[in-house]
This record gives sequence, C-alpha cells and structure tokens, in this order.
Amino acid sequence: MSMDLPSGRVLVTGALGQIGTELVEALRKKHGHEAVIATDIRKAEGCQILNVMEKEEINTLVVEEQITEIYHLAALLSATGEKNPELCWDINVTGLENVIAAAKENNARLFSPSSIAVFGPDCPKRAPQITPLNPTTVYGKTKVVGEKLARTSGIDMRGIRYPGLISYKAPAGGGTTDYAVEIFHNALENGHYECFVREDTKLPMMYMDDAIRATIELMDIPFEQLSESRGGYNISGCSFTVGELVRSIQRHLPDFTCTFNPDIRQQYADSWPDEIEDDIAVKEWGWKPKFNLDRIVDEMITNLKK
Ligand code: NAD
Ligand code: AKB
Repeated sequence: MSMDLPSGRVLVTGALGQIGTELVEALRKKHGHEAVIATDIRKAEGCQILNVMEKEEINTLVVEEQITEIYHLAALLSATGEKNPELCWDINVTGLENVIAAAKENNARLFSPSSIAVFGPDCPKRAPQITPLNPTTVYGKTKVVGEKLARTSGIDMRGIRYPGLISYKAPAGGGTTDYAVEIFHNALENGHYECFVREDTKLPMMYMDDAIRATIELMDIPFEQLSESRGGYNISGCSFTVGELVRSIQRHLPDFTCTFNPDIRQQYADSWPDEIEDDIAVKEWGWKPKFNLDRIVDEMITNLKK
C-alpha cells in the first residue's frame, strides 16, 4: 500500500461535473496544469474521453500517464440514479471497482466521494460518523459499498460524505439537493422558484470552496493518521431549511418568491439527516468550514450576477 504523499501525475474522472469543474482547477493550481489529466464520458476542451465502465482503458491511461493519484468523480447522483437503479449501480459500483483495480495495479492513491445519502431514516437527525448505514436509495447503497471498499481494497483510498454542494461555476448534476443551486438561477432570472421539496426541508449543505478545500486537505494527510473512517468522513458545512434559504436570498432580492410542489425527491430528502456530526474529521485532520448560509448566499448572488 502506498503510504507516501503524492509526487506524480493526477487523474480526475467525471471531471466535467459540478465538483470536477472546480476540483480540476484547484488541482492544476496545486500541481501544475500538465500534471492533471481531466477525463469524462462527455467531450470538452482540455478534457479527455474516459468511460469508467472501460476497465482496460482506465488501466492503460494510468500506466501511460504515470498516474499516482486519482480523484474518481464519475457517478450518477440520487435523483438520476433512482430513475435508473441498474445503471446507477453499474456506474457507481462497477465503475469504482474498475478504478480501484487500476489504482491497485499501479500503486496509485484514490479519492472517491461518499455522500450524506449513506444515512437512512433510522439515523439520528444529527448524523454521527459511526452509526448503522441503512439508506433507502440505490444511490445511497452504492456509496455504502464505496466506503466498504475503502476499508477492504488494500489501497490508500479516502472519501468524504459530502453534503449537498452549492456552487455557481457548473450546474448541479441530478441530485436531490439540486434545489439549493437551482433556486439562485431562478431567483436572478425569473424572480421566482418552484421548489420540489417542502419549505421545512432541512439538509446538510456546503459551499463548493469548502468542499474542494476539504478534499485537498484530506489527501494531504499522511495515511497513518487516518482511521477506518477514511472511506467516508462526515464533514459539516451548514444546515438550513428551504424557508431559511429563501429568506436569506430575499436580503438581496426582496421581491423573490418561492412556491413548493414536492415530488419523489422529497422522500429521498426526508430519509437523510438534518445535520452532520463531524468530530472525527475535526480530530483526525482538522476539518473546519468557512461558509455559513448568509455567506454562501452573498457569494452565489454576487458571482451569478457577474
Ligand atoms: P455530476 O453529475 O455533476 O458529475 C458527474 C460527471 O460524471 C459528469 O460530468 C458525467 O458526465 C460523468 N460521468 C457519468 N458517467 C460516466 C462514465 N460512465 N464515465 C465517465 N464519466 C461519467 O456529479 P458531481 O456533483 O460532480 O459529483 C461527483 C461525485 O461526488 C459523485 O460521486 C457524487 O456522488 C459525489 N457527491 C456529490 C455531491 C454534490 O452535491 N454535488 C454530494 C455528495 C456526493
Ligand atoms: C444528491 O442530492 O444526490 C447529492 C448528494 C447529497 O449526494 N447532492
């Protein structure tokens, strides 16, 4: 198992998504532009095509590019995943197994995100790090498998149970927490948003800057310092209801209105915790968020207006 900190080249899968768009930027700043190979199943400038279902192609790329660190972001999120559970399992579990195989064969370190979707309705509303994981969604189940693989695969593999992520550089990718991104675009473009979960729905959320910093900080910690929780650390950002989000947006846009028309995503949201207990991440690698609700709203409105 590799116990060293990175000194080689970095591969990112799913690089054109909500997280990849900003993580690639941050990794290129850290390691240099040429050292970071961005890949996705979709085509874009500066990004190579790589389908994570193609095991041999992943291995060939890792060998040819002398990859020593992989950030595996290719996945289907909860809302898209529940519409096509078999595809969700294939991409999220088989795709991850393919990436683990390439990492193992080439002694590369691996970051693979988990999610607050690992928790189920039996979890306390303030979710502890260590608690039974009984998610109701297929998406959540794939993330529980990912965390288990982090403990059993025999490689240096790490992850974070990201909360819902809020950002302005790329659209949210088909999750339940997408309302917390869509609401800003609708507020600015139409002055109105019809939300697909109830006003009192409260979920753990985080601004993308915090999430990217957490990812890089976690990967910088010596392996020996991390415990069995390394496959999916709880990290907290801030928790708020949609009503609180609306009122914070109205500080900038007093005429903004929001109506509520819950759909199937309400059930997924109701099965997840309201808040996250992140004592283990704080203790093991010093996690501390910087953005609260009002600061996130200020950043989102200012940047989207630009
Ligand atoms: P996203 O949907 O925005 O991006 C995923 C990317 O993967 C897309 O660009 C897509 O084209 C690509 N992709 C899909 N199938 C692929 C395949 N077969 N091969 C290669 N690429 C493929 O997702 P995201 O929000 O950037 O999430 C990245 C990771 O973080 C996922 O594992 C997700 O579960 C996790 N996560 C995200 C959030 C969030 O709020 N964004 C929260 C918790 C966990
Ligand atoms: C989703 O809503 O599916 C994601 C997540 C919390 O994993 N944002």
